[in-house]
Amino acid sequence: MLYLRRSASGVQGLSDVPPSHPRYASLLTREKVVEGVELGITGLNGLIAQGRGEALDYLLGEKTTPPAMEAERAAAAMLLLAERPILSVNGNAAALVPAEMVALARKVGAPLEVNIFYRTEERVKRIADLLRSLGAERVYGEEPDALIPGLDHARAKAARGGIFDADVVFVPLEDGDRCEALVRMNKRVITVDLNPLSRTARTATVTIVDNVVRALPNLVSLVEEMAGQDEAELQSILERYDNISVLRRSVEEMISHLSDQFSALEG
Ligand code: PTJ
Repeated sequence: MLYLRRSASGVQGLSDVPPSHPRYASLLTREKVVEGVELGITGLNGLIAQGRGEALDYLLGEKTTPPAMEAERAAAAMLLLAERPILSVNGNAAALVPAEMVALARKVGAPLEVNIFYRTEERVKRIADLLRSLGAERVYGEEPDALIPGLDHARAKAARGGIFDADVVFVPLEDGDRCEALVRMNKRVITVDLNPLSRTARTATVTIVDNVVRALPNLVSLVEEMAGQDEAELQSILERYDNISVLRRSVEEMISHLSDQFSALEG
């Protein structure tokens, strides 16, 4: 109870947790999502998604694993090679990594598009305003003028010049239906999803099984580091990349982390 505070809306959060607290990073992440809800950026369902993510991250050992790093490297190569890349931002990404999304967009020359599952125009505008306040130059999503085929009307909304026309879509924490629909449009889809068995994870071209709060800073560093590599080198990273193997090894990472924890208990 030592660190609990009550925010303006009455939601309890943790504001003064010392960095030495063993669950500091996880608690801070949770608080950012709660703040996102309070600010009208994140939907209430975002809290449930975050809880699911926390549980899976716990199984993973709350670290970027070697298969996640391999996927991050492939994602960086794919973004650098893309002709019309786009970064899709939902309510959870906006709460957790808004500045990193803007930085990544700038480094790969991509616009951002606010594309949310539980769509309200007010939340779209709040997210777009947040991204612009952090320096985003091109933000789509407030005036969608196209529909992604195969989805119901609200979820299908997209922008020409943005997601609708992109060749590579970076879409963290995506819903399985939309991921499938984007792949059906022959787009290459990069996702970040802590569930290696979700439909999104299995459908995307590159699935990063990592927490978005670790994946985004990693991606920003990787695109910086790899921007000087020639096209052939970047292509060869993509040719060697095998998403199913990455998913399998991510599951194995979870199993071996749990087994190590148990061995430590048994002494
Ligand atoms: O802002 P909106 O309306 O677009 O809604 C966003 C959410 C995330 C609520 C919506 O897309 C949704 O309901 O997503 P799902 O179907 O719950 O899927 C979210 C996936 O992301 C799940 O597999 C979670 O395990 C995973 N996830 C949750 N938090 C994180 C995460 N993956 C990476 N990093 C996280 N912090």
